[in-house]
Amino acid sequence: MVRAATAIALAALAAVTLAAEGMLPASTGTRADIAAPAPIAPVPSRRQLAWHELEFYGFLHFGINTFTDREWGYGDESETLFDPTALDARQWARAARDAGMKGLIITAKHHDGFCLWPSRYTEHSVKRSPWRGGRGDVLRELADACREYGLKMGVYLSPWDRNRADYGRPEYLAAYRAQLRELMTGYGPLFEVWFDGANGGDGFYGGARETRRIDNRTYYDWPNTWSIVRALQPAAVMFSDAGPDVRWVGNENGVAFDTSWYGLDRQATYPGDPAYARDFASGRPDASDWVPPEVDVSIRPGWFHHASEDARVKSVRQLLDIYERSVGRGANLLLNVPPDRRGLIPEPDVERLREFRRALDDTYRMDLARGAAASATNVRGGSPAFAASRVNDGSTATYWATDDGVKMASVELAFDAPARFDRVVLQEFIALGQRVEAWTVDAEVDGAWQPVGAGTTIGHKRIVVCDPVTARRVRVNITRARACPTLAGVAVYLSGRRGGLH
Ligand code: FUL
Repeated sequence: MVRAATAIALAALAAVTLAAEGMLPASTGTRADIAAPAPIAPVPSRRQLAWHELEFYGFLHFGINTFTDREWGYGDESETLFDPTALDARQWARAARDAGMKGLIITAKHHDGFCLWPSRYTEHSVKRSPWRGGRGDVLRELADACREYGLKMGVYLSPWDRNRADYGRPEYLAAYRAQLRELMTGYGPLFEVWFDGANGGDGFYGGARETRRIDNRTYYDWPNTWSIVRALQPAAVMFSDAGPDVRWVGNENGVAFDTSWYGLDRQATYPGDPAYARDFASGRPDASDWVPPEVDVSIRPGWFHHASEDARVKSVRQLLDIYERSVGRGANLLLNVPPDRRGLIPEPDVERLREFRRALDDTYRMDLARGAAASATNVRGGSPAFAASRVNDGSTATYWATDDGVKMASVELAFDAPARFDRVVLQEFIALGQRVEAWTVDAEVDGAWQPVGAGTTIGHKRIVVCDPVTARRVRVNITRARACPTLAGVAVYLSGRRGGLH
């Protein structure tokens, strides 16, 4: 029964995705009699839906800066400086997998222009370094390690290149695109391509040692640069501070906006737009494009490894806060863990990642709402396909939905025995668009309902952190929505079940 319903819901998911892509009429439903809610624009693409599911993955800042103790290399560094003594991409992948990360994104080239793979389009790369006798390829080793450990791989390719003499001229763009093609074709499937917005300024530039300004709006001819990725890696999302698929959250502190809409008017902004963080980063409900936020933050103060920061690895408490303010606000979390001069992620960072995973599992492994008796003030067409029980059936491919026009509704879960919890996790069925504008959560304690949380957007995931309560029932009230709401998940948890947090 559940399996059949899941199959129906998956068919509906495929249908709305196709509808979103303009391939089917938008009203295609789960059953002949009761149609699924019509999607409300903007809606995610298939690749974006897959990306939302990843939630948490890692960033590897590694390169010349690792050996010069800097954050931004000038571009004049000798290739011979790059000489990791014990580089082991499998160690990176193991640490990432053990932390629960779903993938790793590496700085294939940072602003200094040094390439971690033997690009045919520059001499400023690993091929001139002593590492592996000049025959090494960090990207190749990472791709192999990711495959072995079941991780996805992504690449960061800095548009700004402080090494090249032709930076700022059209010739550089051709070389940049050629490098992009090498990365898109050389290392198997990629899940994300990261385009940095930090651009132009002073640099080596082949010995000119000057300041070069470019026009962010026109120089990279982004539509045609992005089309290379689309053609060669159609499943990959592209990140920049203004999309096209994933946007920057507007800060590097590990925190998403409390009200976080996935909508962005892509035409109104551009990568490197100085107004972006202020005017666009929080998103808008009715904007033209689905461009969800990604939270990039480092486990240390810097992006690259500095021995002086070895004692400044973020605490488990800090990492949990970051998780709950990023993933818990509907964004994805990109956590940077920089390898050191050995080419290894330092032990304190690996250990911290392990503790972080343990703490996450202590809280989020056991959903106390699974199987609780569910009811709702309204069920779409009275249909079992959209019943209240879809919120706690263990599948986010099924969802509770209300009738068209019913924008305020509650869903309630009654536990067999009173449950103690301090986290409530809500999830919308985002394939149909981001619909909920406001919600409250109540718990029934000793026969009386009391509020435990209230907020605005939900999206892929909202983690409600509350004081611990012991309740017989929990109720989620949708108090405002752009269209009849959907909820794919309502779960409750008690943090630190093994005694870690309280
Ligand atoms: C920024 C860069 O300038 C930093 O060095 C770092 O790579 C960060 C993730 O993005 O824009």
